[in-house]
Amino acid sequence: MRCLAVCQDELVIRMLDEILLPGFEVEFIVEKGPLTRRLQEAGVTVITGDPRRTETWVKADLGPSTCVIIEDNGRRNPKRILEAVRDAGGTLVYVLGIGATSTEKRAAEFHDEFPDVSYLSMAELFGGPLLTEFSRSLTRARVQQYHRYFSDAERVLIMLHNEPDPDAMASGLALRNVLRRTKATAIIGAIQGVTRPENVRMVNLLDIHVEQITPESLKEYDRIAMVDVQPHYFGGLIDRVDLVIDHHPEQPGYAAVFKDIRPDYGSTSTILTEHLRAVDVNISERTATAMLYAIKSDTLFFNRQTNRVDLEAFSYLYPLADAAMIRKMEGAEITLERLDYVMKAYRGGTMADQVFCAFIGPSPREDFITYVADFFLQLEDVKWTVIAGIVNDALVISVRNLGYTKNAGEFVRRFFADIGSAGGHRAMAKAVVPMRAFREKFGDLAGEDIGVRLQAFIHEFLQHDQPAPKHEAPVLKP
Ligand SMILES: [Mn+2]
Repeated sequence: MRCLAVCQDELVIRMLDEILLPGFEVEFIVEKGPLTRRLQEAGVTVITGDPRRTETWVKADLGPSTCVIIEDNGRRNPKRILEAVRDAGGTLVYVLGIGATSTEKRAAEFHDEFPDVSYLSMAELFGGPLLTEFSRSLTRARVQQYHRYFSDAERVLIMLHNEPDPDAMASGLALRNVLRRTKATAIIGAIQGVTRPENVRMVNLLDIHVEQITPESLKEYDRIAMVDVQPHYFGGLIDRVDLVIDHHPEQPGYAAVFKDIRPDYGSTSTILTEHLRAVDVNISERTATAMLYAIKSDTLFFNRQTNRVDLEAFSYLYPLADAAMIRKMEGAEITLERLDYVMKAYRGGTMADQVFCAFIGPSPREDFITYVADFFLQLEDVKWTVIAGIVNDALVISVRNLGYTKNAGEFVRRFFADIGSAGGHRAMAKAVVPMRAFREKFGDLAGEDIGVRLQAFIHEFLQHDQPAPKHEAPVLKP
């Protein structure tokens, strides 16, 4: 493709020449002068002439498929050049904004007068890669620091939360990789191991060993790291921790030598992908498969809280992973047992204003409740799900939404933090309330009434303190 460019700055000319040359035939229209000679000596193809005159463009053989680039540095108005290009029949025209003037305003100005012209800002074009590169060096420095701190330890424990999920296990494998350790020198452990079907299948297919940890066995390790969880989770059991890497909101009240907590990330594996890339460690197919599966499952395949970085990590890991293996692991999510609870919720649940609520009764494991909450979120027209069930005499309430509405974590905290534990993200949250405390606060409700009550709570929450309509004065709520 042929490209004609008009620039005033030598630096911009040389840069464009370097960027475009392999794929494009680039020529610069320059007025006669010392710059012409310098560029010619440097091997840049130059056409001399006044770019504000139509005949210059005609002589340069401008056609409808020639790409035209015009620099706008705010000093010289390029409008006359644009008119000349238009008169000569140019249609593929780009204005390249360089300089501190507001590019958005400038782009709008050009668009009004020359609707076919695309305005590109130099800062936007180069900003992305530059920022990525700089934040990578920040991450690199951080990783090198903790790596050094861990280097003289004989045995490292990488601690996961109870019932480790794909993100926890994948992050464990990834951190072991970052630390350049083996399964003998970096042990992945949890106090309560894996029982849910999809997690068991992952453990078997990827041959992951999660060591059973007891309060006594903690002493056997020289360093302790935590991934996908923070020390407060263990209720005072682990007070000394060397490294925390997590994407859950940061919790107060613990000390860690190093931490990397990014609550806006969709998974801990996304953070660890960045750590691995920053220090340029080889990622094995097994680890890449685990991490890719983790990102998919923690973001519900990008259906909830997802960030540009999650997509980036996903596309980086994709070619390194075994896609067939991931399909096998995903198949394990649907079991007859779980469908049983989906049916219970279907029969007993209520749907109102795009919110699905249900009480599914006693449940042998917590994951039946979260599975049902995730399942109904896939339904057309459902934006929120609130599912409750009883596990070991506690009411477990699982809340999901599509991520762009009000905060699910705030909902559970507002209604249940005073009588149990409650917390979570914008898009997913959980509350665990002892049945006795629930009855004391809300009365002795029959099963179906619990679902109805939850539906009322969530409506109160969603209706309440909505931003006031613009044309009315804000109403103060008691
Ligand atoms: Mn996670």
